Amino acid sequence: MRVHLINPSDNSFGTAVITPRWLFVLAAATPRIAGDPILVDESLEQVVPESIEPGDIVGISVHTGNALRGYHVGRMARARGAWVIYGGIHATLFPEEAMERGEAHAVVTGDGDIAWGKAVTDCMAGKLERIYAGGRISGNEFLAARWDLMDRKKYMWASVQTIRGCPKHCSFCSVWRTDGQQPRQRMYQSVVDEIIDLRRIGFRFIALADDNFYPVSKNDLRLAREQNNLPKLEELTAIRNERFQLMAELAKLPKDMVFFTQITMEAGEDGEYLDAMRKANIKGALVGVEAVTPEGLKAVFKDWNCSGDALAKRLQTFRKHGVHVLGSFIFGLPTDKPATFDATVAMALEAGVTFAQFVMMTPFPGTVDFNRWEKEQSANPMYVDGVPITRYWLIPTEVRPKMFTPHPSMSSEEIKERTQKVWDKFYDWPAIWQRSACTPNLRARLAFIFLSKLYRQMYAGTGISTDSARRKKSKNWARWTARNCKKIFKAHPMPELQSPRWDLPSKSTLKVPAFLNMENPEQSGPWVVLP
Ligand code: B12
Ligand code: SF4
Repeated sequence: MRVHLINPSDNSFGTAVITPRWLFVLAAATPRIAGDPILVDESLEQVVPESIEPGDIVGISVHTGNALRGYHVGRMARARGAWVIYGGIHATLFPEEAMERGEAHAVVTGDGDIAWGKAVTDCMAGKLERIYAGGRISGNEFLAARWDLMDRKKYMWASVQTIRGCPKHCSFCSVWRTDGQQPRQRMYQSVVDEIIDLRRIGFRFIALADDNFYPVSKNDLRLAREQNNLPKLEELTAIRNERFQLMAELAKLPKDMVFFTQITMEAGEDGEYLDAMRKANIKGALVGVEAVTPEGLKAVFKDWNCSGDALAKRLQTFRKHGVHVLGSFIFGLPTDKPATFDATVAMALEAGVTFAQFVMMTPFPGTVDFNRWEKEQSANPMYVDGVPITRYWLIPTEVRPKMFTPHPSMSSEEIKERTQKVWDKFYDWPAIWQRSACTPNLRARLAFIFLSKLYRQMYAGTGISTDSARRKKSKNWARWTARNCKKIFKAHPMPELQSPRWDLPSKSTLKVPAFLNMENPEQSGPWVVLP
């Protein structure tokens, strides 16, 4: 019996930009008694069906975008006699769908760090249950990933999570619903140890795979203080202090390290925080700008974001403090007009964001937008290829529409075309050349240009164009660029790098499920405490 963990993808590039963290965390969560799992990342290469044998256990992760492929892989594995278990955000939201479409024997909902081990041990004991509710575990229960099982040469960036959950409630985002609004912060010592492991094996570019790296804003602190809510103030201050502790430790790591994260725009008012980020080598962050007008921001429940001149200033503050911004904008909001596209690209250029992405409004399950749309559709449901449009991820990709929610004044084609033009304008040669002036030397400048083109090609080309010939060309181009970009991200391994000796207070000592260390999981309590 072997355990397989499969990250499904329709497109295999041979090279991937960022490691799919779940794969290596679930590898760490696999009970030792089951042996090392076989990891397959289909964004590198497709699973080989013959590698799966009767009695094997196959864990498959699905988010909405790869659910269809994931179900295909699951059916294949089940037909070969394996036990099929799904997890990930989409399976969490639609466990029954994974059973019906993906022929799951079981589904793990929520966090898999603990629940996966339980599912595997139960399966080995012949008593697999249908649903394992992983829930939301606390920060000091998050497992460090098994990077020793990764093919280091295949990835440009590694990913390490420092916090889960987000206190905001944007209408297009499911994070606050699935991961919760209470930030769950991982112990900074454990984060730093994992990063040191990665630097040892030659990774210096690391994506901090967090929902929101700035979980406590100055405004949150001010409100708690004004309300004289002392317990809240204490809690928020502790979270904030721990962020600073983490950044202080990151600052001590080798100077060639580069971190990238996701953060709310509010951090732009917190110079102290941005300075700590710069010192910690957090060189850039994805900032959800979403819309440039107050109406647009209101439509997505994000009216705490700035608009107009204040927006440009806020984003420029990041740059002034040495943190580059990847601005993320959404098109297709009901408030968008033809003029919004030009205004958005003008703003992105004026605000001096280093990179930008312009995504089409997509109703992801679990969001306020999705629920509203599903309700609207229930009266007169629309079908494509026999599938209700509100289950668009089940529509074969060749016939799947690119936009699902109708816009009050523009057609999907018009929105797509205008969005494409915005990408073209932001990433045209003169604009990239001008932005590349932020780099210290010619080599870095060329690397920047290369990366800008790669980014544009990988993220704008996929899905937006309907011309399959052009898509194919763009895929080949992206493959070529990705291969060459790998050289930029290469670093010398530093096997000699030592972890600091942590003085861990007993109440926050690292806990790991006992079955991970024990030959026989039944013989001990549920937890062991690591010294
Ligand atoms: C970091 C991140 C990114 C990064 C890096 C992605 C990467 N390659 O790692 C970047 C910025 C590139 C990114 C991009 C996008 N992302 Co993103 N991203 C995230 C984020 C914040 C963290 C993912 C992560 O690594 N978590 C750490 C791992 C350990 O956690 P996990 O994946 O949840 O896995 C745990 C459990 O789910 C479970 N589990 C997972 N798989 C399995 C499998 C089995 C068998 C079992 C038992 C358990 C299990 O156990 C794990 C450990 O507890 C998530 C939000 C979130 N909190 O998940 C969004 C999220 C995954 N992203 C999302 C989206 C929409 C996108 C974009 C499409 C956004 C956009 N419109 O451009 C793009 C996609 C780009 C692309 N072409 O693929 C959505 C997906 C929604 C959905 N329903 O599918 C999420 C959930 C955020 C959201 N709600 O909006 N993303
Ligand atoms: S979009 Fe960002 S700020 Fe809004 S709820 Fe999601 S993670 Fe939080």
